[in-house]
Amino acid sequence: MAFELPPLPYAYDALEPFMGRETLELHHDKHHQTYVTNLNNAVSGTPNEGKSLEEVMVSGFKAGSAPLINNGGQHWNHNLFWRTMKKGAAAPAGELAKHIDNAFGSLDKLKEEFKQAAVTQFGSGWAWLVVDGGKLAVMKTPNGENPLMHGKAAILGIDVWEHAYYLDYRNRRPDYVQGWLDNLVDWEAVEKELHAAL
Ligand code: MN3
Repeated sequence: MAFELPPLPYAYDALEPFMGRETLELHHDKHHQTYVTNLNNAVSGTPNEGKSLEEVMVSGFKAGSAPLINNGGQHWNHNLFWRTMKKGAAAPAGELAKHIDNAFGSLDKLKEEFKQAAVTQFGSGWAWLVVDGGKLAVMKTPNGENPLMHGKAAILGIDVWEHAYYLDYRNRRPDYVQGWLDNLVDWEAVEKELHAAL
C-alpha cells in the first residue's frame, strides 16, 4: 500500500487572510504531493515497502537516510499541520488547558516560547509543541526532521519553510507565526493529539 496525500480537510480559501488560497494550493497539491511521491519512490522495492510511516521515518532517521528523513518526515509533518488548523477556533480547554498552564504558566507564555522557536529556526524547518515525559514542551527541528525522530510526541507544529508563508507575508516570518498562533491553531484538534500521545 503506497503512501497517499490526504485531502485538505477544508477549502483552499478557508484560512484566509492568514494563509491564502494560492499558498494552500501550492503547499498541499505541489509541495506535499512531491514529498509523498518521493517517499514512495524511496521505499519501493525495499524492506520498508508496506511499513507504517512512523516506522519508516524513525528507522530512516536512525540509519541516517536523507530520502526517508526528508520525505517521510515531511509527509508526517504536513499531515499534522493540515489537521490542526482551523480559522477562529476556540481557546484551549479541558485537559489541554491544564497541561499548558502546568508547563508554561499561561497560553500567552506558550505562544511566546513557540514564536521564539519558530522565528529562530535558521532556514527551513519546524517549531513544535511536544509531549516529553508526560509534560508539554516547545522544540524546533531543521528541514524535514520531527520530534518523533527524537523520541517525543508532536501535537502541534508550524511549517517555517519559506513556501509556507512567502506569498502571504514575504519575508515577515514573525508576522506569519503570530497570525497563525492567534488565528489558525485548532486547539480542539490539538487536544485530540494530546490524548493520543498520553
Ligand atoms: Mn511545507
